[in-house]
Amino acid sequence: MKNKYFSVFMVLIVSSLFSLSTAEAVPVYLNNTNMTVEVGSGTSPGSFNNTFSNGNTIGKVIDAPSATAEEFHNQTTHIWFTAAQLGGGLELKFNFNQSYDISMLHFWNYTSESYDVDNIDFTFFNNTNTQVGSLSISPDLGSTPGIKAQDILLAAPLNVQFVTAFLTGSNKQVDFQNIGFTAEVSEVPLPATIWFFISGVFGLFHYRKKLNK
Ligand SMILES: [Ca+2]
Ligand SMILES: [Ca+2]
Repeated sequence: MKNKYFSVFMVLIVSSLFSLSTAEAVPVYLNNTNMTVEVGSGTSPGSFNNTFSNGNTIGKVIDAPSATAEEFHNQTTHIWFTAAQLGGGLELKFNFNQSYDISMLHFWNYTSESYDVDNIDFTFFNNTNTQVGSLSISPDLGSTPGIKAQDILLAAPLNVQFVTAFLTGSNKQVDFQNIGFTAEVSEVPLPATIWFFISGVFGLFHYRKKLNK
């Protein structure tokens, strides 16, 4: 009887450890609740126009509550940067606070060609700030009158914690509402100590079985 309980106990421990290592990752929307953003030092000379009027901060670029949220264009919701020179743009730096596998970009662009964002260069970094990839996308015009996100498949590398985005307009104008990402928490390999413990538990289990023969 005692041995029966011991076996059940061991099976429970091993299966819970195993489920730790194989937990199904769930896609999450990354916004101001689970990532941070700042204006990067790579931002070109230019003007932020009315972007920071009335105490507004760059936080309004990641404040969409969901990937399907609708936003209306006004000074409390949009970001508007004008580069001094052609090719100049706005650099944003995102920190996810842990490693994610990004699958989708959500981008709320301005609604007319005269101000919208025409190109975004992304650079991806892992948790040690080592560059692991880069790619460029050309977003569509935003929807009107309510601006909804364009969902863009992002073939980003796995295990990304930091992202740099460089946004430009073909006419120096960079106006948009939000950036967000859909991503899954990267799978963390089990530390060697846990594998050592698992194999120890198996060893003990077999040893008990042998004794009981
Ligand atoms: Ca916004
Ligand atoms: Ca444009």
